[in-house]
Amino acid sequence: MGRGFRDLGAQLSNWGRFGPDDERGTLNHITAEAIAAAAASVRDGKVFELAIPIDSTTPQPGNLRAAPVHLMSETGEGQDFRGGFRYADDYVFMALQAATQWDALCHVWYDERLYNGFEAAETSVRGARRCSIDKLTGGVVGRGVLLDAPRHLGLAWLERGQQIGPAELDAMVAAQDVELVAGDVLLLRTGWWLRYCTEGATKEVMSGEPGLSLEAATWLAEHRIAAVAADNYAVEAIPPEDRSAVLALHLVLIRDLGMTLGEMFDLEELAADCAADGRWSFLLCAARLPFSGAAGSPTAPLALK
Ligand code: UVW
Repeated sequence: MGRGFRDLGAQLSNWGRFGPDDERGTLNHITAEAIAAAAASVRDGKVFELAIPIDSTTPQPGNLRAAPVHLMSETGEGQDFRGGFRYADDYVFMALQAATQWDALCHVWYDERLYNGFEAAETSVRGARRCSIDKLTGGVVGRGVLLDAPRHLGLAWLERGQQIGPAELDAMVAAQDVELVAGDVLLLRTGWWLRYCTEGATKEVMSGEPGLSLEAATWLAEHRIAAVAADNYAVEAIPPEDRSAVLALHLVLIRDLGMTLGEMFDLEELAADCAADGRWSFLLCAARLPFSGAAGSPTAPLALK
């Protein structure tokens, strides 16, 4: 096992790098030029939706959160409007982390400090004053690069707890013939969403997942990756190698690097298309909903090729 998460976090820290008041973290790696260049990768007019369905069956790992509740408040029944006009309206009650989502930079922390040294005590039941999801202005828009771990290994999916570290990431980059540039958004396919869709909410699927290792943080920092999203619940491998903290990679990426994490992305169709045409990069538009003071937001990401 490598270094502890505190040492790694201190070594990779981006605190102060983008200014003392910065609350966007590594999204600052995405320049206007990078977005314009990413737009040039849209050649075929293909659009891939990367959000999973939001309903009462949306899986919640470890029963941390309730599944979304959707209620129709108006169904046309009992309405009496001029000209026969009818309408339907509805409400959703859901954890902002309960489906395809971005984590705000106030989502996790340790030692009472958030990203860039802001005090965790500034978060209250009224919301987070610092590093909330509305502070990720511009959302996540840039060049997306998909790395497909199970396809690379000739598997349907990786195993629960299987770690993807720098060596595995480098091997996929080489095999897929991808050239990474600063500001890229990494989409990592582990096959876990496919496994959930294939086998359902078994104990095996719901209690762990394959994903990034703690040491992958170094690789993400070195490549100046702007954000990372995966087709699992937490981006990182569970159970992890380093058991000294819960979700140690979350702590280093979100709190020390200032990197938002995207979770529960459906990468199946996009991955199949990338494998077919050999083009693993695309324009990614994955806005967050600007909930004031929130610790995360659902997103309906689009990949355009
Ligand atoms: C937690 O479970 C705390 O985080 P996430 O939803 O980002 O995996």
